[in-house]
Amino acid sequence: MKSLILATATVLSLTGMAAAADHEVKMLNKGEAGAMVFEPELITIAPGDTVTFKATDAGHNAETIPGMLPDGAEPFVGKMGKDVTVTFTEEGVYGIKCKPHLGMGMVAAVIVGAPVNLETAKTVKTPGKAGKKFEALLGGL
Ligand SMILES: [Cu+2]
Repeated sequence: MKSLILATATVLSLTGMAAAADHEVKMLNKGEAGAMVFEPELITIAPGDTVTFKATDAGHNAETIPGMLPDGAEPFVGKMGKDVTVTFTEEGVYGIKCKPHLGMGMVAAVIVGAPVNLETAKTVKTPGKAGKKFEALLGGL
């Protein structure tokens, strides 16, 4: 019996090493960074991890920004006012926006592993406060 428990524990710890983590990003009317924000706005995860964009407040969504994701990555569009869980498999920088509040700077950056497409992502133009926010978020990488 003891050897079975040990064997099971070994298998669990081996699979545990590869287990993907789940992360949460809230969509808020008011957060620490101001009005209409993702929180956190910058998140670094490992390939294969998931992020749930939580519809903590109504009237927001989360979707990828064209050109601001690595080659081969699947774009996604979350429904308005609904949680959306995304598995990020391709390494790189992903720019995320809330469609109605893009101009108000409601954007986030998800960094999966190494930011391999950082320079390309920085060239993508976004309107209003979003551009300034991405400069701040991506400038420090
Ligand atoms: Cu929003």
